[in-house]
Amino acid sequence: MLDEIQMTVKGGDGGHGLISFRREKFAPLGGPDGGDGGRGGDVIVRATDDVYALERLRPRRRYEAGRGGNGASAKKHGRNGKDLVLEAPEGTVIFRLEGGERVELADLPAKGTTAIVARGGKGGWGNIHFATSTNQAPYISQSGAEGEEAEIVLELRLISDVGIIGLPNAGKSTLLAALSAARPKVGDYPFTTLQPTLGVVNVGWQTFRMADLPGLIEGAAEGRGLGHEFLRHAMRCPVLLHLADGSADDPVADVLLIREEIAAYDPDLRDRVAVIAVNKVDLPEVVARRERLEQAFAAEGMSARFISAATGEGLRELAADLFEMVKADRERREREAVEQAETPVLRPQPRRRFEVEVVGGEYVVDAPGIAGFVETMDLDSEPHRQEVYRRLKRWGVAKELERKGAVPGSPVRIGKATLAWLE
Ligand SMILES: Nc1nc2c(ncn2[C@@H]2O[C@H](COP(=O)(O)OP(=O)(O)OP(=O)(O)O)[C@@H](O)[C@H]2O)c(=O)[nH]1
Ligand SMILES: [Mg+2]
Repeated sequence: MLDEIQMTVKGGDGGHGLISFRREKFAPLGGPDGGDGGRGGDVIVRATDDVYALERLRPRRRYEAGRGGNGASAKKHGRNGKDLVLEAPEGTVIFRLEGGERVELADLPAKGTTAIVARGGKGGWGNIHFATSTNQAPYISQSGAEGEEAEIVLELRLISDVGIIGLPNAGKSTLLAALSAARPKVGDYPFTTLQPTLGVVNVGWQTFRMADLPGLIEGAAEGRGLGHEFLRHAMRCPVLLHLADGSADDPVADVLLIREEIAAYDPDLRDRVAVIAVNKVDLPEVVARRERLEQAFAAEGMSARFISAATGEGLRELAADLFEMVKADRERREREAVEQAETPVLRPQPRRRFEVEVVGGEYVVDAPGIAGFVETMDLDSEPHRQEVYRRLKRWGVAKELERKGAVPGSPVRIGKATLAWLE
């Protein structure tokens, strides 16, 4: 089962603004009417209750949202690019890779929650925006801004509502098969299950998901057996069902051992909601020691129920009780989800704030808001250049450049754009 996937996401590029002039029969020199480009679509990750959703995404692929349409004449706005919605199982955590480091961006605690992982670029302005009292026929428009691109990792934190844990041969797979339509492999030898299997358990008309996890042995926290693999999965189930083999030498010791192993791996797991069930109560030897076992569990401060995955004894009650715990946990997560209904991933950029630094004779203007504008202007075109200078003056950048010693012709770098300071 896939529980992590890396991919590239890119917001759609914004559409270009248009240079166009109104053309009417009796007004040969009509005003500017070039419309704006549409904005590029966002890449959004949305949580679903389908735990296998990651399997449908392709690792290392580049997922790109729709491009914005170009502006048209008669002030027509280009259409906005289509958002691209990727589905991931609820309980997915999203990371962004920045220089090899994973930076957590958002998590999707419950079905329906979304996060924007790459924003589309803004559409460029058409020439209608560049008319001024002194320039009523502007040959200026903006190209669309590039969509944001990022390398992200989706990691599944929650694989199931309930995870069945226990030593090999406890009957975990048999139990899952008895409660759901899943058909995990059952075998009379340890480590039959190597991968978690998921099943859906019906309780009345409601359901919860249950995972049959690989068997755990002593030393798992140090990586023995399927060690970490197993524990990583256990961590991702809000409710744990400890299953012990009633016919084993010491079922109480078995449960204690598992508790210690999971707590050694992650102390949080010690307090995870857990139910203890002793399996194979259909066997006469288990029936014979039932009372003694009950007392032994009680002496450890635990309460165990007795079930038979083989005959179905006690399974309905077990499913009903597990469901109550799952429901309580779901309600808690939904409450939390409401508090963060949509997690915008990119903080709004502070506009018009800037710093000027002189680096190797070049004047570097550090100003994300301003760079975004300059990068969309065609600097080989004189009217565009003039417009950029005009705005840099208005925003106070010109003054700062001059204060730092820029003279006509000095190279100025703003974002990805370079220009020579005003002659
Ligand atoms: N008598 C009896 N035998 C059972 C019961 N449940 C499981 N078994 C048997 O116990 C053995 C192990 O069962 P599995 O369900 O494969 O056990 P598991 O816990 O999934 O084992 P691993 O995947 O190896 O960790 C099989 O031979 C089952 O038929 C039960 O309730 N009663
Ligand atoms: Mg198994």
